[in-house]
Amino acid sequence: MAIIITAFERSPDGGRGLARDTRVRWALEEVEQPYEVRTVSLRAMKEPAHRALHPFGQIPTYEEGDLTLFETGGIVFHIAERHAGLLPDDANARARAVTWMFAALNTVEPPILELANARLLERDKAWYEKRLPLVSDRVRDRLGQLSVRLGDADWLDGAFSAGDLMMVSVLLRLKPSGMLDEYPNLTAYLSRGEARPAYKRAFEAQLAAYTASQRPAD
Ligand code: GTB
Repeated sequence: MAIIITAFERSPDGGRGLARDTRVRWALEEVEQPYEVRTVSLRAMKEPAHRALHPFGQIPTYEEGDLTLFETGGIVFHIAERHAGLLPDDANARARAVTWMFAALNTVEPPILELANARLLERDKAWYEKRLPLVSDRVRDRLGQLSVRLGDADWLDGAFSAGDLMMVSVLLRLKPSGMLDEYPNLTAYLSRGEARPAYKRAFEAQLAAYTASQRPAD
């Protein structure tokens, strides 16, 4: 059954792999499943046809036969459940890997998004300079806690899992800020994630799509 995902027609991240289709591409690459990409414009995302797939009018979505999914947590979990390579066989280890997926999305990503949104949307506010350190400190709190837990391990709980895929994906959003430099083990963790052949293929694929969208039409 062909797998079709959606991605930005013209990603605002400039091909840096920060839009959320990259984590889905990465998961599919890890489990060696071929997929197709349908690109969607910002306007089309809000139209009924796309909202039928994604109630919040966002990307990515995932279609496989008569199954349609949205939310990268749900999509990556589905991929990891259906195909070997992203979740351990041992039931307890599997539950822990899933817990790390949730931790990435529910505990680590929110302050990172808050910081990204503050930088993007609040610069012109009188209170921006006052608020920024508070928001940054909330990110640092999480990074410090994560750094302590990771210690000198390669991955969060034994072998690489969907939990690491999600955590690395979430942390990548911070890379341009330089904030991760304060946590050398997290920087090394990210580099290990980015060095995975499956991540490289996913990154190259989203970059190629971005580059193609920048070419002038014939
Ligand atoms: N919780 C959802 C999930 O995990 O699937 C969030 C999905 C989401 O935020 N999608 C974004 C979207 O569709 C694209 S990835 N936005 C359009 C809209 O809401 O109207 C978020 C994103 C966008 C841009 C950058 N960037 O430029 O660096 C990074 C991440």
